[in-house]
Amino acid sequence: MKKYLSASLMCADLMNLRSSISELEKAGIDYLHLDIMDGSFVPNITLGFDLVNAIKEVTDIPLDVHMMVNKPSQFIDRMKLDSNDILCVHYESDIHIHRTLEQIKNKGIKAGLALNPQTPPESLQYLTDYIDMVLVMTVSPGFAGQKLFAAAERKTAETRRLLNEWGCKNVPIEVDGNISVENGIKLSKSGAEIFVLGTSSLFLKDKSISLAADDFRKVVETDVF
Ligand code: S6P
Ligand code: MG
Repeated sequence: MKKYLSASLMCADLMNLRSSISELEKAGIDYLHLDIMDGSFVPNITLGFDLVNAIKEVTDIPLDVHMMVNKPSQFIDRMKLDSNDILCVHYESDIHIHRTLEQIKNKGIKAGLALNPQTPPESLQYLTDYIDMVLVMTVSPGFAGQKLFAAAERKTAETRRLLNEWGCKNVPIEVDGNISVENGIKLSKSGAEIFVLGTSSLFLKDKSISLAADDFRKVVETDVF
């Protein structure tokens, strides 16, 4: 099964973002993952809407925007995204998250719904008509460099099982947080298809982006080990 790599730009060399994006293009990365935080939904602030729009102008790699903000509906129009891009919001971030998902889909953008470690996959059940991707957070959102939460593998498998049961075989699961090669293999076997790569596997001191991407792809696609 094809697996997709999404590069977490908050972990890239921010002083040389343009050249990092060129490297990611050469490495055949499938998505650019952009973490938007508001200091309220999560205790951190990272990338913003102007940067999302600026990046959209300079690359053909589809964007995978991960909004960790309260009431994301108020910000959706700030980004110039299209049907190749994914805009992902958190289940808890809006009381009427169904309306927010509809708002994203009405703009022709792919809608993702993110589940925090403690959010049960059953939360998705009545929303499947409005979801193009499920993001299973494998750490609590907010920071790079954290450790995979204990039930990540079990939860990914359970989410896959439920999605299949609900007739959503084609809705991919993305995993985000501490996606090392080892964790990638486990989560791939559990049914994840899109892998957010940050400090655990792509942006490394001793390896180029291309080499790191190849190494990850090789083992996760073929389930070696
Ligand atoms: C964190 C954010 C993530 C991180 C990514 C970092 O809340 O949503 O996308 O950027 O998890 O990867 P790593 O390998 O440092 O955990
Ligand atoms: Mg993220």
